[in-house]
Amino acid sequence: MEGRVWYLPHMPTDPALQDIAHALRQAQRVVVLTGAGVSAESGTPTFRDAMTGLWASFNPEELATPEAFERNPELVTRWYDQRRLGCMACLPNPGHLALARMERELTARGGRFTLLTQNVDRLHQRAGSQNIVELHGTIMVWRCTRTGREVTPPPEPMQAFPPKSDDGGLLRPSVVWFGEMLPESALAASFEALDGCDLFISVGTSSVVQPAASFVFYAKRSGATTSEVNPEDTAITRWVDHAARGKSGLLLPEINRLAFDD
Ligand code: BJW
Repeated sequence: MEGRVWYLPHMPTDPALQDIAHALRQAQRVVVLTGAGVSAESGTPTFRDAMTGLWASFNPEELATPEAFERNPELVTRWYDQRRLGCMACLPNPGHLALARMERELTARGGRFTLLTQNVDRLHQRAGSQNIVELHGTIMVWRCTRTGREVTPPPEPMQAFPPKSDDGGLLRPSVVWFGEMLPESALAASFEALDGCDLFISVGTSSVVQPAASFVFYAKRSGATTSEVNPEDTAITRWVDHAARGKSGLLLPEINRLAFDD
């Protein structure tokens, strides 16, 4: 109301945030798994949000499968090219930046930090994260379906759909579609990081897509403290030790503050 001064009551910190921060202070090997939610505050839609999700107006099965690409390469490549340009126009948000800081703090004290991301948008790289495993590839790189040769398209709309490589084959985004194997090197790096980690944090993923959805169980088997940061309950909520409810752009900087500044 105009002209009135409002005093906000002091909001007590969510105990789950305190618990995650406490575990982070003690941890030597930290694994963070991210999903589309961590980029939501940068303006990229998530996959499964009924109102704004990327697939609210498309059936995912029609766009993110090798069969869809074979059936309608023009539609699929147009959609991916639009998303590629959309991601390039976005900026990393405070959640991405907080994960980059978490890595710096961990490595400065001789610990190890691994970021496993299902995201294809490269916003973690742009925020400064270093040790990143791209589980589902990246939309920034495309490859020839005939030769496998990879290209990085320039930051402008492609000229023709479906695009062709210099080798004459169709170009497709270097992402992992349903029914395709994740890159072997990404899986090996993930299991190596999960084996022996002492803190696992799942951020902004609904945890319904395998195999990433099962990583929490590998972490648990290693004896790690497990946690999640998400505005909503997910498929793994009942399995984690600590669930902090809220946006990652708000909560991750707060976890860092509690762990490293206090
Ligand atoms: C916020 C927020 C804010 C919002 N802050 N949070 C075993 C059992 C059953 C099925 C399978 C199985 N193994 C394999 C499968 C098949 C399949 C699968 O898992 N299907 C399930 C749907 C059941 N998996 C595969 O096919 C995988 N391949 C494989 O395993 O090969 C071997 C094999 C094949 C077949 C059979 C058996 C074995 C490949 C999966 C590839 C997934 N690819 C996609 C598309 C990538 C390209 C692209 O970008 O277009 O990856 S699908 C899509 O989902 C994308 C995402 O990376 C992935 C995960 O989605 P994510 O990130 O969780 O997003 P959302 O939208 O679901 O959730 C967002 C969350 O954010 C929500 O929780 C919000 O609340 C939250 N949020 N705002 C924090 N501000």
